[in-house]
Amino acid sequence: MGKNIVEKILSRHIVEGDLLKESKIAIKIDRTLTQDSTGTMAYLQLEAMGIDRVKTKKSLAYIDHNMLQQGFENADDHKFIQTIANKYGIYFSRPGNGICHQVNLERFSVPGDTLLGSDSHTPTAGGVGMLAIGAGGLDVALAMAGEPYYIKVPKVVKVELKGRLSPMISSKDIVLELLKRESVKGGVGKIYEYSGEGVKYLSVPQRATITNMGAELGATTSIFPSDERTKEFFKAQDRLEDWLELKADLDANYDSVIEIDLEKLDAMVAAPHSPDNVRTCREEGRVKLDQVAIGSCTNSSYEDLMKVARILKGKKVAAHTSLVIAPGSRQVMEMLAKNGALADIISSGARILENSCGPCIGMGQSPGTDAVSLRTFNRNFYGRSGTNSARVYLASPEVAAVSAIYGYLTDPRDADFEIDFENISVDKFIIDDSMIIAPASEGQEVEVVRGPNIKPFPLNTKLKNSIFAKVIIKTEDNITTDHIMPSNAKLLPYRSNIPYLSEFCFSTIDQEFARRAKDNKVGIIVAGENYGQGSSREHAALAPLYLGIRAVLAKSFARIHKANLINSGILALEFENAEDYKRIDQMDQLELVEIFDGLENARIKAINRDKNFEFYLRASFSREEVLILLAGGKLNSIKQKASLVEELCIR
Ligand code: MIC
Ligand code: SF4
Repeated sequence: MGKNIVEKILSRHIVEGDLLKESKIAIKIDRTLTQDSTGTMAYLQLEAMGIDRVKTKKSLAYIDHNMLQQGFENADDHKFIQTIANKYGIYFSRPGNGICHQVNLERFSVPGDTLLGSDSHTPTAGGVGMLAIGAGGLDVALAMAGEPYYIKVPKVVKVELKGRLSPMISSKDIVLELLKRESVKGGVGKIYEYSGEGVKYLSVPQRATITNMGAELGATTSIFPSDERTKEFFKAQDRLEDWLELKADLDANYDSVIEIDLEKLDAMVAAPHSPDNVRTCREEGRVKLDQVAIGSCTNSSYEDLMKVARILKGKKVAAHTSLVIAPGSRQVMEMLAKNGALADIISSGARILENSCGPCIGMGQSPGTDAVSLRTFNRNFYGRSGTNSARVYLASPEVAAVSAIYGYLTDPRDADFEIDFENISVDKFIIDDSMIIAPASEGQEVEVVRGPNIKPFPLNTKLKNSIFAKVIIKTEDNITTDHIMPSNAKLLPYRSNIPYLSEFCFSTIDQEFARRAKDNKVGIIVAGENYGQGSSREHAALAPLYLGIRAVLAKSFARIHKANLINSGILALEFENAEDYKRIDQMDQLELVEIFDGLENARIKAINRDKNFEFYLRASFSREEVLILLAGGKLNSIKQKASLVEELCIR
């Protein structure tokens, strides 16, 4: 029987287990990427493993998130990452070179290879046919150390793209349509594989916008075939030697099929505060905009910004609207500067930001009180912009640029001026990799520079057979890692300082969480569906761990966060009967009993001591995960191999 693309790549990389649905397999990771806000922790963990050099084909350390440098902290972290990368054989992408996913797509993506990145939008590289997965920093550190990556064999969903996009409708609208249909938890345990005649009309950057936002569906990853369009992209990037053709066999099988008729798509918008709260721009109506922000790893390619420049050329941004633009990479910025498009953008009144994540992660440009911001980004979670009362919408660059001119949300097809996108594509990008620094050669002595902001990370203790603790917080469905461990300009500089960061755990929704947790010493979190969606930040597990959280009981979990909890030795358990969730209140005293037997039987008994009832929790873990939990986390479980762990950790 024929194979789909996912099966082809997985079967070439499988090192343990069988490619059977739902079973756990280990795959070989060819390449890794880290970015600075998850990277400091990942490199501390790599150091704790006591290896000499990374074992991957190529590993990259990017600096793109923490770019404001309001104090010494960010600069120190950059130096730490640069020196540790140098020591372990990792290529270093200097601050200013661009957003990890954009630079990776341009310069380092390879069809058919596997990539593990400590960022949830690593699947962006699926746009060229790479099997690219986001994970917590520890899993990426392990991959750098040559360990395989464990995943449950995902369901493969074929997304059949029919026809061709109408003018002014973009690939962002395709993925917003999918989010509307599937929701932010619709992709959990799945990989979306794109096919159909519509694929050939989409350029690589357009495809990458779609695979990037597959993260918002909760998917393990998303992937496109590698075809003639991909080849053109590699040729223009002067990397033809990295290209290979990759397509599904004609008789390939899929777990399910979704059809999207591109001709019928409208210009879409995701309304506050969730990427799946999708409507058409016309349905949403005339929303007045205080801010428009263009950029992020979703929509900051050369092609995206050329379209923006063409729309803005000869126009002015509305007087009540602030337009900010962050190109995705130095390559993009340089191309725009050389061909004059940057001048068109500047002359419209747009504010130019550096090539980084910037406002997407609340690093500057936070909107004013109650302000409305329209962004080409991928996430509009509550509070993520840095302003809790702000209302953030997500849309395509076309919608954003036209709307910035009017100052109101506008379907670009309703613009009363001509828009010309002729001759935007290029057959040669400017190639200059001088901001990628190659590591020192093997054996060379390298000193790792560690600033005072870099603190040891918390390590759990061995699992006990029972947990007796209060429910420190009870949350709703779809709680994001931005709720659990917020990130903004004030907090991001402390990603290597868990004791400080933990003071702000859950602070956007509950200012008292950290104090309550500390007062109680041990605690439990009770949550609804899709707990921990969004970012791959391990800090959303490490900060609760530091505050004494030993178990999270949820209706369901997001994939990366569940793995991060297990890696930290925190029990991630699911309600067997979702109704039990309703019967528990914050500060109820719970007891998890006979945990060791429960882990063996995949079912743990709990007792609510305040309300006097018993309930059961699903303990759905692989054998490997059970061992990790028993040891008190993944680093403990590999401690025998890593003599340094003791010194680097606080208990
Ligand atoms: C995000 O988009 O939420 C981030 C910031 O890039 C995160 C990583 C982080 O929290 O540092 C992600 O997507 O994994
Ligand atoms: Fe950066 Fe935003 Fe992309 Fe995350 S989603 S990597 S913060 S640009």
